[in-house]
Amino acid sequence: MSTFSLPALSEFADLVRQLAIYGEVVAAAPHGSGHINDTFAVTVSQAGTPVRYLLQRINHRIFTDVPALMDNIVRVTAHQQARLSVSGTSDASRRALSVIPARDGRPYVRDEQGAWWRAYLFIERALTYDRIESTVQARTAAQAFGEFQRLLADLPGARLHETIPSFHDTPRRYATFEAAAQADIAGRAAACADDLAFARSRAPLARKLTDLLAAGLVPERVTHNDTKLNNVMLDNVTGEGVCVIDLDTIMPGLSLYDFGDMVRSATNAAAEDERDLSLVTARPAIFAALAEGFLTGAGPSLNDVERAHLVAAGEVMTYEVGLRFLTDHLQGDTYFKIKRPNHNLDRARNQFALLRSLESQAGAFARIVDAACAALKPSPVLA
Ligand code: ADP
Ligand code: GN1
Ligand code: MG
Repeated sequence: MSTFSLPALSEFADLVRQLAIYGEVVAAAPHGSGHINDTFAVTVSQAGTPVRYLLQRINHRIFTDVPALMDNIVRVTAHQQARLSVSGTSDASRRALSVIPARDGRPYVRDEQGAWWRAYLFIERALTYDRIESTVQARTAAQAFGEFQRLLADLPGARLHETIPSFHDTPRRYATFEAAAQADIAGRAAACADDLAFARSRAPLARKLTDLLAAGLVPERVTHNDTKLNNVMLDNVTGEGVCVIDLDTIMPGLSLYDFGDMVRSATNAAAEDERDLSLVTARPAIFAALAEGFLTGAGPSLNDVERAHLVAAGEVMTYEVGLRFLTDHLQGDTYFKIKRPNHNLDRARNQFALLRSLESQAGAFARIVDAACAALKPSPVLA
């Protein structure tokens, strides 16, 4: 289980001294609800004005090559900034993450314990939501992720580093799950036999997207790969999708991974770890808003096979994350942060309940996608 320690203010001051940040650290507090990194809002007094920065202790157990990870992030954010500046955007530093370099020019610093840290400008007057509350939020967030993907289509330079190899290789995730169930190192398999049986019953689903890639039917693109809806910041006043964040997993991937994870994280009527499974259902209105938003943002670049698999993508990604939570439970909770016993098992059950709900509505969701695609076509009058 990952341990979390809140550094003393003096430790933040040591970090800030290594960064291109001026002023005195006056406050620091844990921030956000991500499952992977340790995130802090650090307030620095700059000639009397308090300014917040976002500091993150990068999870080095998961991201083993931090320089490669940060190289991806610097390239992607520089490309975003360049494109925003060409379009004359007046608030570019709110629309894309700005990495604050260390004084030695590197995009990260190390603390005395050897941990790796990075800093971003803090995006003010915007929030992330663990549970999407309205179709407006779903549409705007999905559009932001869609535009993000479209914008990265012409990222110059070499192929991005794979920060977590085989991240969305669902058949491989399934094999890891089976191995964990067989090894049963934490002695938990017997107590979740029904969950293992459900996971096994859906094994054919694992291949659905990777087979499309292998057959050359869908292209590899630069994708975000962690499009959980709390990885996009929404403006506090307008509700607009302001900035796509959490760029650790940007790497070559499928557009369907990104749409699928939005479906997984946003359609759920309940929180990702809700134990009352009667509350877990996939909301059709939110699904429709995601399809409209994503197609508007990324739309023209998606091919017909991608469009035809948007519903399947939601099922595969929900299954994949369910498998990952169950695997982590079986392995003794070594990957995702947990806050209570059986937290990962609760999350896995929740994802499997959501998968059932998605499956039972697949026909209706396919009609929603068809309608959203039709609405995208230029009207005959304008064509
Ligand atoms: P994790 O990988 O652990 O999910 P994230 O990068 O998503 O970490 O950050 C965790 C939370 O911190 C986000 O959900 C968001 O609320 C907040 N956050 C991240 N980056 C910024 C930023 N630049 N400005 C303001 N808040 C941010
Ligand atoms: C993690 O970092 P965060 O909390 O946005 C995970 C995603 C999972 C998600 C499930 C690098 O996302 O892949 O879908 O939890 N990120 C990584 O909530 O493994
Ligand atoms: Mg996150």
